[in-house]
Amino acid sequence: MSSRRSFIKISALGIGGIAAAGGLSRLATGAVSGNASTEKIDSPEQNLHRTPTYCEICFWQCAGWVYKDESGNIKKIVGNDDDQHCNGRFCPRGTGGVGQYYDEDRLKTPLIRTTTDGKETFREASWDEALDYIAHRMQEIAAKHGPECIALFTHGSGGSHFGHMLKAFGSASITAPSFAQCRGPREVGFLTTFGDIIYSPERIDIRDTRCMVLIGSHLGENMHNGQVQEMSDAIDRGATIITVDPRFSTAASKSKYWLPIKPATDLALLLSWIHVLIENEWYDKAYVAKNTVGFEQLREHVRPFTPEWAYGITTIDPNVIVETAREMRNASPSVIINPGRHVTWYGDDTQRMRAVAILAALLGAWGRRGGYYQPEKLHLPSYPVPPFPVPRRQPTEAYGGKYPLANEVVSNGLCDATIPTVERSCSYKAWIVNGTNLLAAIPNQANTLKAIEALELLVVVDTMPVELTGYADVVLPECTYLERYDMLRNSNHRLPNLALRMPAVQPKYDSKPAEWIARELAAKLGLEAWFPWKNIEEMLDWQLKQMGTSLEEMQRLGVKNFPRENDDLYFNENEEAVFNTNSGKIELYSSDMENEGFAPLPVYTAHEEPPEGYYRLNYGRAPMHTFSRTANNPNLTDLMDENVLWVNPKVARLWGLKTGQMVKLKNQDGKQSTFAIKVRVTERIRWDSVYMVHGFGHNNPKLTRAFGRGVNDTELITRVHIDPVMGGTGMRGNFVTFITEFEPNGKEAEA
Ligand SMILES: Nc1nc2c(c(=O)[nH]1)N[C@H]1C(S)=C(S)[C@@H](COP(=O)(O)OP(=O)(O)OC[C@H]3O[C@@H](n4cnc5c(=O)[nH]c(N)nc54)[C@H](O)[C@@H]3O)O[C@H]1N2
Ligand SMILES: Nc1nc2c(c(=O)[nH]1)N[C@H]1C(S)=C(S)[C@@H](COP(=O)(O)OP(=O)(O)OC[C@H]3O[C@@H](n4cnc5c(=O)[nH]c(N)nc54)[C@H](O)[C@@H]3O)O[C@H]1N2
Ligand code: SF4
Ligand SMILES: [Mo]
Repeated sequence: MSSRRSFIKISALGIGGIAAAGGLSRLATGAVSGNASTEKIDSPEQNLHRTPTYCEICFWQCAGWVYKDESGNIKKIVGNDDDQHCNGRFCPRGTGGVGQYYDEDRLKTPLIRTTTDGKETFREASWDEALDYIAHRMQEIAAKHGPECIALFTHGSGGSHFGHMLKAFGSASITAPSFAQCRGPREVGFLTTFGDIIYSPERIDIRDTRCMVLIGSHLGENMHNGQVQEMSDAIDRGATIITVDPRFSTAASKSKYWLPIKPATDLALLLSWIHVLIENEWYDKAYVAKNTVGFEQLREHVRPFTPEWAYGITTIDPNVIVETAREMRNASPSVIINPGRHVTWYGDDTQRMRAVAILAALLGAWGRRGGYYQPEKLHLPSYPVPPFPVPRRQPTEAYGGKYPLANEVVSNGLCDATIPTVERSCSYKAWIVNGTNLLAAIPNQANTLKAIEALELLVVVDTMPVELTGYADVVLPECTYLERYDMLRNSNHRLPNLALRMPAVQPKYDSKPAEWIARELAAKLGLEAWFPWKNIEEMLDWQLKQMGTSLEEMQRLGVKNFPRENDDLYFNENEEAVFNTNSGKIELYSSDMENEGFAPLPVYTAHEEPPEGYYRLNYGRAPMHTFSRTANNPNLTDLMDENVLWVNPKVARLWGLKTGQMVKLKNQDGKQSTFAIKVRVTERIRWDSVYMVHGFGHNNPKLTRAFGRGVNDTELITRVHIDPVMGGTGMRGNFVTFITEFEPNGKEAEA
């Protein structure tokens, strides 16, 4: 990009070096104040000490123990036996998490964008200088446009610290890609039906289920740790797994039924299942009569959606549709229609998730053992601070009138509202981005770059030099989760629980914990009143004492489970259940949807098909990587160091493609992949699609292991189908074709 904010490779450091004062002395007195409570463990191998943490390699946040030897080298990380998220076992990524700490490509010091000899570059700066610079720019922007013109994009633990700082500054514009690029449609689909969301970890009772339906939810590759364990036990106990996936996923290989559905047609299958349950009177009549509204309208609505109708759309045999519906009914109410997690697919995703919720309701599974349990979490008081100033503008005003049922802030909505238009009086002027590589997370990169181009200030807090850091005005190196405290993990689960993360080791280089960064920046902004604690230990200890425990106890235990306040893991059959919907009942017919002008009962709409010679771009997870964040991790690149392109043999024959051959890809809008990808010819993908794991194809050369390895799916997702209900970015309506002849950095010849 040739613009003011051109991409800077972090290797290209200018002169300048570390400005002496402040930074280094602060390092010595930073937030990490010793490991006094480190426990010494008798170990057959050597004298190891352990400290508690919860994992940051993915949002599942498993609690575990970090073991170090006497010289302070981290030897291993293992799960905490008392933790409900992991039951004492980490997944391969969590085990390899220590690679993030040892990665020599890490960001090492704050960086400030500067121009030297007419060229943009970064110069190293002290923390004091970098935070002064940010505070000064924030104050300038606030004076000119108001503090609400500053937004925070965040994913992961640091969000609460920076969010706290930004709220104190006067902005409520805080957003994460885990809503509008991920689970948003599911939360809204369930909220409008049951009056409650699914939460994370998901409230699904796999432990006791008799039947689980996975709709494009590839557990096993998608490593929802505790769930993968429960699913494996459920299979051993004879539970039926039904997997609906155009790809023969790992979960499909463990399933009694694999339904290789034509992509983008799931809503037709769901409506047909609903039809079969109702027409055959296979639904839970007592439960439906007692708990739901809108059954008669639903019955009328689904009458035409026969299995034969669905067959024509989905390619799934009508007998299989009936048979799988019977399996669900036989298991009812101990049946789970897995709501999935990354569900922003085709733009009608809330409608699809409503159909999932309706199916669960008809089977009487909500609030029942083996279905969906009622999670509980602690009411953990926050350390007392003054009330936050009331922002003059709410983030929802940024996308005024759009996405009325979004129950969280829509990241792409804030991104769009950063691009100036004549209608909007004030666009966002500054972004603080923490722990999210927006150029990999939000589709339509050109749009994101346009927004970035319009910013007066972009601050990026990360551990690694990624795509986004290259566009920053200031880069702040956070230390890894192994080197810091964070807020307590307080999760919704079968038992309320708390988990502690504390530093196992001192931060490497000149990196700092998010809490320290946010507090120091707040001090420079005159917001000390909102950070009254001496250090984070004091704040955590105060919170823990309110719960009858203490920092000292949690340093020994790592995790503490508490008794439930209410004995209501499942519904009490003798009591009336009250739902937090407009009617107080489960709304098969949704009044919220109707009130906002959306179809109150899910409607199937056909989606665009790939043009001739193009294939639908499908993507997903690999068990040993998380998004783009682990692609350079030395332990995990040992296991998998690039993504490959799954191609059906029929397509391979047509194009003369062989396993191992390198191809580049071009999408329907002419967007070409930066790098090439290795073909893998396999029957496990349908002929109308190709598949790759998300998170590869990094273009920042500073990532020495990840640079140029594989293809970045995000750069090929230029067409986005926005869900009008909640703003989710449907990403699976993109089509690619192969470029078989190309020069590594030259002009391509098309096949
Ligand atoms: N094309 C495509 N887009 C997707 C998806 C997809 O499958 N395909 N998946 C979507 C989904 S489900 C989600 S949830 C989002 C995920 O979106 P993100 O969470 O943004 O995913 P990552 O690409 O891993 O970016 C994480 C960034 O955080 C940094 N990081 C890691 N640990 C730390 C830390 O401790 N502190 C700080 N400050 N930074 C850290 C990493 O270096 C990396 O730059 O992406 C969504 N976007
Ligand atoms: N190892 C690992 N685990 C992770 C993550 C990670 O990065 N790595 N990320 C975590 C996060 S934040 C999330 S949101 C989850 C995401 O995990 P999931 O919720 O499971 O979501 P996806 O990644 O979208 O699932 C991809 C699957 O959907 C299938 N699919 C594609 N199109 C269709 C379709 O039209 N219909 C149907 N029925 N199926 C389709 C694909 O073939 C593939 O098997 O994973 C979580 N777990
Ligand atoms: S599932 Fe794996 S990567 Fe995610 S938090 Fe747990 S151990 Fe870490
Ligand atoms: Mo996600």
